[in-house]
Amino acid sequence: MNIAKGLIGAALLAAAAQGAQAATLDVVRQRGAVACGTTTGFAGFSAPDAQGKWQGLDVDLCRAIAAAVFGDADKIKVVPLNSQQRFTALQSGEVDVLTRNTTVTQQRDTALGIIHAGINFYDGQGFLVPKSLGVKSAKEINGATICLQTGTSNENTLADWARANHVSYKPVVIETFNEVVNAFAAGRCDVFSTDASGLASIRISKLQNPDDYVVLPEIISKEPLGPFVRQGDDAWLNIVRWSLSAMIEAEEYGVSSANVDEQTKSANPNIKRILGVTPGGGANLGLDEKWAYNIVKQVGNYGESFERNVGQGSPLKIKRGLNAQWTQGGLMYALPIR
Ligand SMILES: N[C@@H](CCC(=O)N[C@@H](CS)C(=O)NCC(=O)O)C(=O)O
Repeated sequence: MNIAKGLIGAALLAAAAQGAQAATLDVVRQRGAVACGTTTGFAGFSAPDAQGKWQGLDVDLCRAIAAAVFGDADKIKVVPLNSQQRFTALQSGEVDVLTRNTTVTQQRDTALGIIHAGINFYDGQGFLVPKSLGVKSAKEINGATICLQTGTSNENTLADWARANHVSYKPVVIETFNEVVNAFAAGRCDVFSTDASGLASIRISKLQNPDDYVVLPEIISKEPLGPFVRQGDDAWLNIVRWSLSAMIEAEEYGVSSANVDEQTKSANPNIKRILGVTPGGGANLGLDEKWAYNIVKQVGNYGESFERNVGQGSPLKIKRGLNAQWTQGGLMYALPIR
């Protein structure tokens, strides 16, 4: 170990001994990688590909943070977590950030010592059923058994909706993703309920004959999904928040991985600030001025990531919908980099 590293290590230990939390950015730099909590394998959002490399919209967000911090999107450490494990892993410092289909709720933002750093996918809870059930609408699922995963917001949301709509059901709640999906595939429950993105992913990637299943038209909740960090480290919160925002803003200004070098010559002052041609934004975050340039160059803008992982370039074929830019009738509205 060289002296500088030793000194940093000693400083971190001292901070820990005093009960103070070490700055996450220092911990990340010391480790040489951003530790991201993902799902255990959820195609399109966070799942290993055939080569074992983690891919997905949420993995891209992790890679974007690494590109911003290190100038190298590959400097990530993926920590797969099921729904139940995720918050403890963040609280304990096992991960630096949750980049994993986590709904932002008032309770999670206040009572768990964690806080959201943006929204990277606007979703809503829905229902997946086998076509053989002959059900066309959620109103017809009275008396059904419904599979859900432990530790999700889906349990309470479903209970609220069922009560309000005078629907009775029997919950089958299972802790691990594969087991709950297998239970559904084996017919141990009639219905699977989770975020619509999850249902699209399960239908395409986990069920033998996707065409035998249908997602019902009703969406029963708002599920704004986004990254979470620990409370009390605003500098790190800013790095995560602005890494995501940079991806969204790059799309708004038409800056992509394909044209980013060309765009460094742009006369548009907004683009000049995003790409660090006009300096300041990087220094404000304690990062290199090329932080956002590196994100776009190595990971792409939000639209590229969306289409590649969950949109038209992927098996999921999810439409932009609420996740379109605000200029296109969607809710993606980047905070300005200036
Ligand atoms: N957005 C909801 C649900 C997210 C969630 O955890 N969904 C499950 C069911 S699709 C999941 O992603 N499981 C993957 C895993 O545990 O690895 C929440 O934040 O509670």
